[in-house]
Amino acid sequence: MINWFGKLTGGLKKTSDKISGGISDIFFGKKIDAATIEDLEEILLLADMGYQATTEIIKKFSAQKVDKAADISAIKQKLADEICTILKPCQQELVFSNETPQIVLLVGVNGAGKTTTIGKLAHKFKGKQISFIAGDTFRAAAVEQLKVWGDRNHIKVYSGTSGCDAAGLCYDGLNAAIKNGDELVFIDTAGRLQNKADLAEELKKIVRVIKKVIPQAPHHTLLCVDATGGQNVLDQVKTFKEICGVNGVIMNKLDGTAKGGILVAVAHETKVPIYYIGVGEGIDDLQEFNAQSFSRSLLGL
Ligand SMILES: Nc1nc2c(ncn2[C@@H]2O[C@H](COP(=O)(O)OP(=O)(O)O)[C@@H](O)[C@H]2O)c(=O)[nH]1
Ligand SMILES: [Mg+2]
Repeated sequence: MINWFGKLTGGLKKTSDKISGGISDIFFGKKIDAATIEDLEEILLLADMGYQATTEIIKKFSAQKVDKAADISAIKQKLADEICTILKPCQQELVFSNETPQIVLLVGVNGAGKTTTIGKLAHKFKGKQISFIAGDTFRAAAVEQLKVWGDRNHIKVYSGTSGCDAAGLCYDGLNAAIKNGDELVFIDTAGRLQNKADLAEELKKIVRVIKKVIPQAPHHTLLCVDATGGQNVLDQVKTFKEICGVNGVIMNKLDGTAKGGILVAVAHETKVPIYYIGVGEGIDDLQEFNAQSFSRSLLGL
């Protein structure tokens, strides 16, 4: 537990240094007044919380009867509570039914961490009979990368030749997985094709083919996003939801940014479940998203 919390606070350090450190600077020896509130607003915006979430947090914070000369930790506590209220609806557990195989489709732009997340998730769910389908047939390196994660976890990887039809590979891979009695199948996909329309077409085709094999699948379509992408991340959530009915988000690379507030913006704007957060490149660097721990860590509490 200590290790888990340590990883979370470590992973969010860049963002929390900015937010928590900034708040300490603003309120040190000062009262809560219009000027300090304005500075506070700027800090939240700079952390990429977005205009709407920031406005809501500030409004609620200002409306509370906070002692004008409240100590800094009381201020941080109140802000953490407001942020937690926004995040809470997005805290959901990724669950699988007993019906097998359960199919998880990973989507997202290039570099968002899809392949890495598959490796990390397989580790989380070890004990189940898992397989991977290397659906990013666009880049040979992507198949190799998935195989490395597969080898590490002793997991079978269904792959085709480079440049082969991804939907066709999914069809064959799923049938092989069923035959093999696999319980959990993660499907990797390409994040970049010639253009957005091509990517949308390919993903739709993959989903259609998956449904041909298993009508209820994919049981989860998870969107990986890169937290360093700023407000772009919001667009990605909306776009991929439209294309392939994303039902959950995994926000990676929170360790690499001081703008981890983007998660708050995503929660506020889209209300999409956020199943996990990525706080590093290692196999253990994927954490279940917990609204309270996350908001407390942001505030350095
Ligand atoms: N620091 C950090 N790096 C990550 C995280 N998740 C993925 N990466 C790295 O980001 C790069 C792109 O990841 P990859 O899984 O290949 O992305 P994909 O193109 O969506 O499949 C790789 O170098 C990963 O090691 C994370 O949570 N933190
Ligand atoms: Mg990849």
